[in-house]
Amino acid sequence: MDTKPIIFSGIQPSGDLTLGSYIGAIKNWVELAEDYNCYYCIVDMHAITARQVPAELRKRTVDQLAQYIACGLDPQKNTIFIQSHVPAHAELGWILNCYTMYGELSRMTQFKDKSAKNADNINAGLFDYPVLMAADILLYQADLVPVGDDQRQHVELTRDIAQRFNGVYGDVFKIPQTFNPKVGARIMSLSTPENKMSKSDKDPNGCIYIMQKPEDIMRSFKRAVTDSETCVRYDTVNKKGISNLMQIYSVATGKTFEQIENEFVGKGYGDFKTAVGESVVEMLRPIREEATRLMSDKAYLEGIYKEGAERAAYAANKTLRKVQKKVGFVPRG
Ligand code: AQP
Repeated sequence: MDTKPIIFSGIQPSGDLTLGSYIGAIKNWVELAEDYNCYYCIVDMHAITARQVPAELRKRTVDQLAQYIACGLDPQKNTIFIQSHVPAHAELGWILNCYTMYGELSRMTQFKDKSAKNADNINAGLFDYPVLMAADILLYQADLVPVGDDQRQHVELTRDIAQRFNGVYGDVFKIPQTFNPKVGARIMSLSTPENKMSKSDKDPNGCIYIMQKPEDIMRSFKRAVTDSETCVRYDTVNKKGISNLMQIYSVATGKTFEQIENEFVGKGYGDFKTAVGESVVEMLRPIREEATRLMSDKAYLEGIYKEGAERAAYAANKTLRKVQKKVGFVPRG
């Protein structure tokens, strides 16, 4: 029996994977993978809370699987699967709806942000998103949820829902912890460093995608917004753009902020932005090359997501059956 603690995390295939989701989530998944029993999901059911083009969603979902593997997630050691292939997510999601308060969901900042961005499609799924996310996590009895800063509030709500349910029925769910990286928990847009880097960003220079060509990455970094000083110094209040670039450079090179400040004493922002761009190009190059190779091997990817769904469903159904029994549903026999 595998006695390692459990990780669950996922990313929506709502756009191409960004440098933000790589640094805030996937890179940490890879670093934690050895010490945990990991479930890494492609959350397509979450993605449809915003309108998607069906053929593009299908393609991005499978491409994202290739990209997870190319980032270093070994599909033999980790359970990698597509959310909609495991019906227990929707089933537990419904039950947990009945243990989640309207007021709690109304306070979620992501709901407020996303409904402001999509005023013509504020659907019930967008409102209910955190409950489905709670089901994702609790089904696997996860100990740890490695996510970026923006998802911290949703994991807190997951803990509240689990504690409420356990308070009524006994110890059904493990109470999960959030894992946020020390550097890079919130990578900001290169063009508007007040905003988070997001896949749905409309500005092509604000966001770096992990599959982007080196020349496009370099162009975006060279245009990155900085400030009117000429000093590379970490100050997230007055120097948001430079501090964001320092975080990215620190993750890509392993250098501390102090080492970075010393490296660029007396040099201009142009040199700094070029160095950051080049470090990101080199960090992403092997990922892009391996993902491109894997994306053309549809049969291999199909094998991985089918096996992943079987393994995930086995674990998820154990929790779901227990929950159904607790709330009073008649067993199927
Ligand atoms: N800019 C970021 N900095 C650090 N971490 C980030 N993450 C996303 N953007 C950043 C983390 O990566 C995972 C992605 O999760 P998701 O795609 O399911 O959700 P999201 O946070 O809504 O991502 P986006 O890019 O902002 O998508 P859209 O534009 O579709 O809404 C999560 O762990 C997240 O914290």
